[in-house]
Amino acid sequence: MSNVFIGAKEYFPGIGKIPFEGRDSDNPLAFKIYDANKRIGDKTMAEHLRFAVAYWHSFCGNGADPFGPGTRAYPWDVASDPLARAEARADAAFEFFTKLGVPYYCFHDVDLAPDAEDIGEYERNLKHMVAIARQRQADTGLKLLWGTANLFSHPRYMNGAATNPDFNVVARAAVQVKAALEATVELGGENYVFWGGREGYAALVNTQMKREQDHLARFLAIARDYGRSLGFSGTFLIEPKPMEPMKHQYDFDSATVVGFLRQHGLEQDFKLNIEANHATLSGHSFDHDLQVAADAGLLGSIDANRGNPQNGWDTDQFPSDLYDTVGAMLVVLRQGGLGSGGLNFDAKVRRESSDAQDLFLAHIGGMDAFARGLEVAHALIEQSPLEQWRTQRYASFDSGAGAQFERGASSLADLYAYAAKASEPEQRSGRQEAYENLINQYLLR
Ligand code: XUL
Ligand code: CO
Repeated sequence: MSNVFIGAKEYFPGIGKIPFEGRDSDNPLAFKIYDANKRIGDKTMAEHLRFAVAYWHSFCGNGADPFGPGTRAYPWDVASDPLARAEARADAAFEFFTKLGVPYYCFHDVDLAPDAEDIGEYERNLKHMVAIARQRQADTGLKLLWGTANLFSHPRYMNGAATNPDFNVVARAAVQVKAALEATVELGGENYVFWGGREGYAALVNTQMKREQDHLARFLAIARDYGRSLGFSGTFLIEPKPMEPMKHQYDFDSATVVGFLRQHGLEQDFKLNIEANHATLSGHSFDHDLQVAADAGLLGSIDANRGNPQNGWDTDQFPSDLYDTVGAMLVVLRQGGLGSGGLNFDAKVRRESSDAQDLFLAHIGGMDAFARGLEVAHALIEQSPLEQWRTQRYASFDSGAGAQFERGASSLADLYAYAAKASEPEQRSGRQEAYENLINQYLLR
């Protein structure tokens, strides 16, 4: 077992670099499917999947819920000085990333560094931790998939950040976005995320919705301009979510955000970061929201997790459902990959999962689930009749009057004349069952 740790102390003793052992392995601490260097088509698994670990769930969240305190006592969370705790947390995080073998991580400003109401102190804390993270990245080869600012936890944001009815709060939010953009640029982050945590309303009765949404667009535009002025050439990402914490959130789902970006002329710089459990909260499936974003040319990145079919809230479980991962990877492969985006495990181990090892098991499972999704989606596209069946379903638009209609060269009267000459359309089965059987057949291969 190789001894990989970063700081003075090893936080996950007894666990070495997670190996790939293949499907027949019974070793829980080994990959069964994810083989970073295995080629799938023209890229390796690592290049396709671009996995990232989320700092907040994995190194800050301890399992606390509204009914009780955390169940995990973290050995990096013991020092009395908040900066010393943040430094220890960074050591633990980089040890974990390295042992797991992921290329990327993601953070909020206040995951990485202690928050402070005094602006100078907040900025000093973040700069201090960015310098450490920069060194750790150089030591380990880890990269930053995206940074973001937490504009939803501090009580000042209870009525929203960029959409707050009080300009003083909007301006205070800019302090964090400015600092988080600077941190992201300093660390070579490939994207910058805006999840509109409390950008929405609790009650329409006290809300001027249009005004708030216009403020959001203006805020995003000036944040974009500041990021570009720093030399940030990556993608800005909006992460849709319909509710929780607010009753209604403005970035409701993919379709809403695509419309919002286009309405405000932001679609050149911003794309979408789609989270599985957010899509299901909005009443869609994960692959539906991915497809809507991809069809708009705006699918930028993915927060990989899943909800619970019985619960109507954001359970943020690790992805394990192979149907979900196949569906997601079909969308990703058809759009030619994730570009500068990745698969970020915005997921938390269950409150009942209280061993240090559980964090490894959760990520190993999620990575294997997406690796299998990638293999199956690739085989479905390249080897199975799936794409041919779908194309065939629309064959009547490939030539003649159908093609003329698709080109925009037919009037309603043209369609009338065509229908009047033809007989009653032949019934054509959608064959949903055949498609579903095909997916199962390839999943079992
Ligand atoms: C919350 C959520 C956030 C964003 C980043 O539901 O998904 O963690 O991903 O702010
Ligand atoms: Co998320």
